[in-house]
Amino acid sequence: MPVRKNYIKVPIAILLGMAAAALFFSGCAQTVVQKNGRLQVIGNQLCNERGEAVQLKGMILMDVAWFGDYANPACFAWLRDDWGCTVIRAALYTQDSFGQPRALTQKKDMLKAVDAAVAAGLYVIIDWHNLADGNPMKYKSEALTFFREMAELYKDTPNVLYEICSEPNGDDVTWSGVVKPYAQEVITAIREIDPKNVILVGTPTWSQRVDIAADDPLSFDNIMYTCHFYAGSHFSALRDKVEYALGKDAAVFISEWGTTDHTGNGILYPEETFEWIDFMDEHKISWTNWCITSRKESSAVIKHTALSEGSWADGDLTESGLLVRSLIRGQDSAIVLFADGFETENFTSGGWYNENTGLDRDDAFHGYTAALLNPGGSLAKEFSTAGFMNVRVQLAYKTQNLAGDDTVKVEWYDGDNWQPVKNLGSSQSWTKHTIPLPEQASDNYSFQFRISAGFEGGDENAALDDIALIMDRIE
Ligand code: DCB
Repeated sequence: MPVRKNYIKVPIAILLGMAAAALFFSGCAQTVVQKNGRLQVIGNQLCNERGEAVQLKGMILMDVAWFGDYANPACFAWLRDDWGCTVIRAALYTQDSFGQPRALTQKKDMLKAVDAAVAAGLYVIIDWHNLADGNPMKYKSEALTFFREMAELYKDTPNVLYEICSEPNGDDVTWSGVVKPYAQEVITAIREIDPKNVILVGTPTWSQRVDIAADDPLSFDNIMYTCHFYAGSHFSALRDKVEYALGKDAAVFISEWGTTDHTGNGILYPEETFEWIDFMDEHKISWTNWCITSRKESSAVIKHTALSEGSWADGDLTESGLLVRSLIRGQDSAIVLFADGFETENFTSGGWYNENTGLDRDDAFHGYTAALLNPGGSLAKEFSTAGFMNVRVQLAYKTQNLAGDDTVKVEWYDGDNWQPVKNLGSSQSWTKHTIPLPEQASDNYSFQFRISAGFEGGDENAALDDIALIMDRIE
């Protein structure tokens, strides 16, 4: 029956071929740059090569010299795949703490960052990060040298955007008198070499005056003005300035924003952050968040335990890091907003209130370290759930020598009282629990949770690891 045999064989061959093709294409999925090509500005909108609107979202590397270890293709690929980043902004501080120029001596660190982003298939912003040197004219000749060289190197690389001054500031640093003339010179120098790649231009008052720039715009193509905001410092008045600029057909890139106030430190402002995120989505404004650093400040997205090659555990991310990752991902459910695997070997980096606790470096669920509850011990954590629902606490857990009715209590605080949720009994081996909390734990500014020892014996303890808070956005 040869006919019948072929009849069966052909579809199988086709199916196998299709499967092979699917594997092949998923193995080399197109990068954001391959999909969109060279960017351009049309009206007030950043667009791809075909003229379709694009909205880039990503992270800022705090300082290419100081945190240059993170500027490698594996780390950027992690930010691309796990976080969903499409752009990296690489900051090169123009002045050192002694008031001396440093950008040119640290240029090699910028090249490393740009090349790593290109290898990961991401867009990358070369950020001339002036700050303490409020007046960009101070290092204009260095900027001309630097950007001419960048333009020579990257004129044929569609990944690259140039940002010629991050945050002009100072009473005498006006748009028409200082920033615009500076921009005119630097942009002219870049355009003589690279006629096309997008150029971002800072605006006065730490890049908060896109309105003034829009009233007196630069006359080059593919230019965007930058607005920077910190959710705890800048509110609707600054959004109004952005809308004003867009209304005048000026394109705006929010090349720096933070979940904190403008110091980069202190508490987070998630609700004010969401207002900005909705605003940026509505106007398809591209953005990069401050910042990838392991410095101990609240706008930092990683802890010092985060490996320079990426592959970060949730516990390697700070609260700002977890929040921003969820925003880049566009995630609205099962969001991890707090995580601690105790790899930092302390309780302060997780912001815990702890009593009678210790660290177990011999037997962890993940990594090297777990937390220990000693008799009478407790671990408590404050975390506003405002804007979130379906709150659950996740933890890995193991006990030693717990007697009959000894227990480990999981409780939550409703603003007035501690409420019991679950008692965990003895467990000789590591077990992982996801503990859903009652509805009243949702959308609650006063929310806390606590894990405490319900045992008193001297040789009893409970090890805890990979503690996390998981919730869903309230729509
Ligand atoms: C910007 C800067 C950025 C700065 C962050 C947070 O400055 F572009 O470089 O980052 O916002 O303040 C901080 C780091 C610190 C570091 C410090 C100095 O997080 O670790 O010590 O830079 O290098 C802004 C932004 C807005 C305003 C003021 C500043 N504002 N500022 O609206 O007043 O003065 O730094």
